[in-house]
Amino acid sequence: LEAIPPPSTFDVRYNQVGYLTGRNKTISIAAQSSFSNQAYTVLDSNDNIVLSGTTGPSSLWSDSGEHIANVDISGVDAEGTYRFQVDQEEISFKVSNDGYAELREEAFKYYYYNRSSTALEATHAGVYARPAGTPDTQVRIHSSAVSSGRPENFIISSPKGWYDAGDYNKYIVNSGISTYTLLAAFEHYKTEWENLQYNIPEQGGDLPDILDEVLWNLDWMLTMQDPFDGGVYHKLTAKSFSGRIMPADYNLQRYVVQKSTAAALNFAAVTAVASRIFADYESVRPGFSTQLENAAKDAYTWAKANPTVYYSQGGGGPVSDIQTGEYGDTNVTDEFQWAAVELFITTGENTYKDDINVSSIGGGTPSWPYSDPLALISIAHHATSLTGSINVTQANNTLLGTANELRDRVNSSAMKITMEGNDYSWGSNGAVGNQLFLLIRAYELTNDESYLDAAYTAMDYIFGRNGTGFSYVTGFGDKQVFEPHHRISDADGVSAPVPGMIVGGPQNENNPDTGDCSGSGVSFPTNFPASKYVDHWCSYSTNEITINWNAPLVYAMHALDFYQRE
Ligand code: 9MR
Repeated sequence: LEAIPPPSTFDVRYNQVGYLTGRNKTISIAAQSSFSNQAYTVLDSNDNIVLSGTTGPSSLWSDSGEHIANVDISGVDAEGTYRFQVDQEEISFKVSNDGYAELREEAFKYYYYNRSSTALEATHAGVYARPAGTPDTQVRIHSSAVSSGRPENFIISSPKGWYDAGDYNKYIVNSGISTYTLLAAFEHYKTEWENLQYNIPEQGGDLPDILDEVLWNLDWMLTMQDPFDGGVYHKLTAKSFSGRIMPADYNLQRYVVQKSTAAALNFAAVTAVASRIFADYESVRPGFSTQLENAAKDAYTWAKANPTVYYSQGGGGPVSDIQTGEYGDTNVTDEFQWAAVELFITTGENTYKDDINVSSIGGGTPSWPYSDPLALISIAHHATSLTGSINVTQANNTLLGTANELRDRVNSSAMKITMEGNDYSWGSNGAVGNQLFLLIRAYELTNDESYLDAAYTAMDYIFGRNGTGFSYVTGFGDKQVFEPHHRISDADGVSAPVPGMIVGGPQNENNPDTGDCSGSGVSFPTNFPASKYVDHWCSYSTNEITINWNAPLVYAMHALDFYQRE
């Protein structure tokens, strides 16, 4: 009998999808106690030593409680597969010119896999083919949402759209940032996207595939505007979450519920952006760009007349019989700025310009309740046409202030990542994607390569160089997440989850829901913010998937690939 080796002192955290030639490359060694002078070796596939050395002293990473030493393997730059050894540990990693082609495709196809109201055919979906569900052609007006022309229980048709997440509901607020991010990807890298094709039903044709996918959700969003007053329903939902079933087995009555200021403004911003983008594809849908512009204006007008209608399911209010995702937001000054900025960019009309107050637009990382940075991103991209009308310099400085902080973190934190402290809230992996988004935009604004260097280093976090050692995108990595909180993956009878989905990730936000696994006999391995995560169905607070977390992944991985090929 061989002796059982003692538990290893070290855990190697590395980018499991692969490192890129010509870029900085980092492997992190983690241990529970501090260490120094630890020898490591890198071997190529012929067992030749291509790099060896000893670490410096480790640093405490307070977000995980671990001690970390980083090894710079940038010199290992020839394409190939290598082994990294430290003490008794060995991992294998790849270096390639473009190791992300498949990941990019699957991250984008996430949206197709999560379409409502359609069957997925095997030609596009392979083993994830499924019959149609949630047609949403018989949706009721909830008592909270009536208007002069639409009484309670009036039936409307509101098909298409993407499921928000692991659940089957469709929420306007979260559709806002998600759809914007995909549209921004197209607006910022138009030529590249025009040349990309994906295996979706609309592949090829007059519209770039990314716009076909976005259209699937825009068509739904447009149905969420009440034609009688211009207001926008907060969400399309059943009263409660469904069981762990496939879309085709879903039979709960669906409603559109209360119009909210946040929904109207998210809708206005996204339809304004879409209007200027679809203006270039008039032949595909004549009149569509104008339709979008009018929809945006009507929603904005409604929001100005109803500036404080907040959506809340608590307190015995008009939607207290609804239990699904709330997406409540009681500060909409950021959404007002964002919508005004997008409407001004698209229309050039002074009414919108007069509502923009650049000094009130804050920095930081965008998220579903915080859209100021989205306004900054759009201003930066349209700087030339906006200069002279609004204070573009100030807006750009705000954006760069955040990017500088993120770059500093990558360069000087124990783990060489962008994540820190409060970033570990619900959907922390979405925050990583949005941080990459900002670094990439800062590079475009300044041509300063150090932002891009920081982004390439920080992206490792998503693929394993993090507090748990998991690669957080389904289908990718040596230690992949496998049990996401995603009804389709759970119920489809295929053991592997739908690929290309980034899970929410570790978090210690003070949210009452974070005891989500307590009844399942599953517990979090630690309470540290960077490692409080469990790869189990029960953990909707750390292991769900959503449209707003995948969107910055799609954005960042495509942008980083374009620069790699440049
Ligand atoms: O992403 C949302 C997170 O910021 C909130 O803290 C959390 C609780 O309100 O809700 C998250 O959004 C969920 C939504 O409400 C319903 N669909 C799944 C979403 C991701 O967990």
